[in-house]
Amino acid sequence: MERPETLLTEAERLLAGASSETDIEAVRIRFLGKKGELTAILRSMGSLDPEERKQLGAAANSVRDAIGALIDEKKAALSGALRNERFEAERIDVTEPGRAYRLGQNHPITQTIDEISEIFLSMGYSITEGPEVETVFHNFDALNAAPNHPSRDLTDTFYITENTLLRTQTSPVQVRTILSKKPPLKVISPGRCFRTDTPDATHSPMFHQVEGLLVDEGVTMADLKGTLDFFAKRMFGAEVKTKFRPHFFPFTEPSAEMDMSCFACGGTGCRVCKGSGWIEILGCGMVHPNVLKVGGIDTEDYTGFAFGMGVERIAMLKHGIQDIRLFYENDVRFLGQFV
Ligand code: 2NM
Repeated sequence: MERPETLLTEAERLLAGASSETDIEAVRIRFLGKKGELTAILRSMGSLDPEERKQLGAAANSVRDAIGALIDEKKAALSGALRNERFEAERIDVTEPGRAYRLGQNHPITQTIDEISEIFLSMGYSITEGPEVETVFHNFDALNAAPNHPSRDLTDTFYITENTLLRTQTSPVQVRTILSKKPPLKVISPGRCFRTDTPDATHSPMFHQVEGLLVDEGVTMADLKGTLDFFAKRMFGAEVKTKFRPHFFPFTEPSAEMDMSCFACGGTGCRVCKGSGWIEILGCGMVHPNVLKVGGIDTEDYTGFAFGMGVERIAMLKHGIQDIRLFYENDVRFLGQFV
């Protein structure tokens, strides 16, 4: 039988080479386990005489304690080493600058709607919204569109049924306002509109409008002109001038188109204004009494003005964009430029 001291030397040697918890456990089982070598020595002592038993017992016990201590020591050293190895592998440089990531932004059409809206909000208007699928009544009849008006044509408008369609302007929202609220009214209605246009650089079957409506006692064409001139100056620069040209809309009388002096050349003529010095930016007029009557408004006491503008057109002017289709292609190289 091995002497206990020999077992200690052997355990020391094995522990020195151990590199994992499993290696250490194998050493413990081999020497200190129930069927271990040291346990075997202690078990066999019954056959010895008392003096020998005493000596061997003391030696075996001290070797058992020594191996136990060596195992604990090795375990502690190993877990420290493993932890250091992990610290080393996962070391982070807390002084490294953060990595910037690109924030998204609103679509240029949304930005333009917000900019237009902000100007009218500052004048006390409220924002109203309505359905994109409308009735023929709200989109045409209530707006004084004659039964034979060309925009009613099946080839100009996306009809869903005989009586429902995709709205061709956002004016049905104003009709809903007239029907549900009493004057004074002061609203704008930004939103999506649909016409059967074939796409080209300036046309899209889906586009956006901001329309506005003001109804109160004693409202005149002067209020309309002052309001829209203020809008043009806020939107394009304090130096722009406006002029109003007679036009026709079924829902307003009189009706006009507003031009502004070219913000790019100051009115001398350039590529932006196609040499004329003027740029058309919106349609407007005094609300036709037939439209006010739809909401039961007394047209003796109340008058109003309304206007409508194409958001894409305004955005294209502001940013020098040559093709409306760029707005809908979702190319981030285009969209990312409008921060
Ligand atoms: C335009 C031009 C002129 C307009 C009229 C109305 C309503 F509902 F009050 F009659 N809303 N919007 C209007 C007037 C729209 O767009 C070019």
